[in-house]
Amino acid sequence: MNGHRTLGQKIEHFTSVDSTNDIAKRLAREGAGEGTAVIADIQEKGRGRLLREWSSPLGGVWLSVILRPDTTSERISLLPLIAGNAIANTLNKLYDIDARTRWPNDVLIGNKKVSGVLTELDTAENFIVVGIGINANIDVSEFPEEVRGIATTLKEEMGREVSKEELIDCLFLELDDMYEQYGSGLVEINCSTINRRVKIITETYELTGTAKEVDETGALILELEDGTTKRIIGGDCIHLDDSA
Ligand code: BTX
Repeated sequence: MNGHRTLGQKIEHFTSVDSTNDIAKRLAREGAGEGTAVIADIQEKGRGRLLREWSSPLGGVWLSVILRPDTTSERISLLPLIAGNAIANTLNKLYDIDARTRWPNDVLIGNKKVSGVLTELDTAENFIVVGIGINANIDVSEFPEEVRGIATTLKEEMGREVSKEELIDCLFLELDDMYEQYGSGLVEINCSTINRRVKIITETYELTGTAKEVDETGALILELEDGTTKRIIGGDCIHLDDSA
């Protein structure tokens, strides 16, 4: 880390919003600069991918940051992975827990989701909004029933509440650092999906195989049972060896 910070230099804070991503997109269209961030205490309509719901009660970190990279680059799909890496680094540094990333956009503790990333791209206006949700000071019982079994929170893992200010500060530093690496073209992605047997579920197909690598565009290279490989650019991923 080099101390200077672009991302999160300007933060707009809200008590309650529908989705921080929507506000960040509006600000970006109105000309907000790279690094402008939106943080809310509660999201009424937090979103995951494919318009899934993201439960966002009081106590979590719900934030979005505007980036203005070259949005026509095929490397743009690395950004959710970069955000996931920054989140995992933050959690591991601050709390010494074994947080790890699952391709393409989750951060897990054990086999439960503590954080998710939703990136939304606008190529016409040349920006990308990176939305990050971290389940911080939340009791798992506050989640809807269908989420309780697959989610965890920092409060649950640590047995205490954490400082959201410290968490957000460290996260922006890590994001800044990773984004600088992205800009330089030399970014090292850590992804715990690699070398695991996985099931990939997309809207059109399901595949089982071994995850071999994440390529320079963020795609997952999957080795199928017959030894052939397939390049996968998006979807849900299940780690078969630990049922995560
Ligand atoms: P995803 O599509 O990978 O995951 C969504 C799924 O995760 C849901 O269908 C549900 O099963 C489960 N889920 C819902 N809420 C939670 C939760 N709090 N913790 C763990 N699992 C949950 C993941 O999409 C992307 C999430 C991004 C959230 C941020 S918050 C700030 C920004 N604003 C916004 O509306 N979304 C992003």
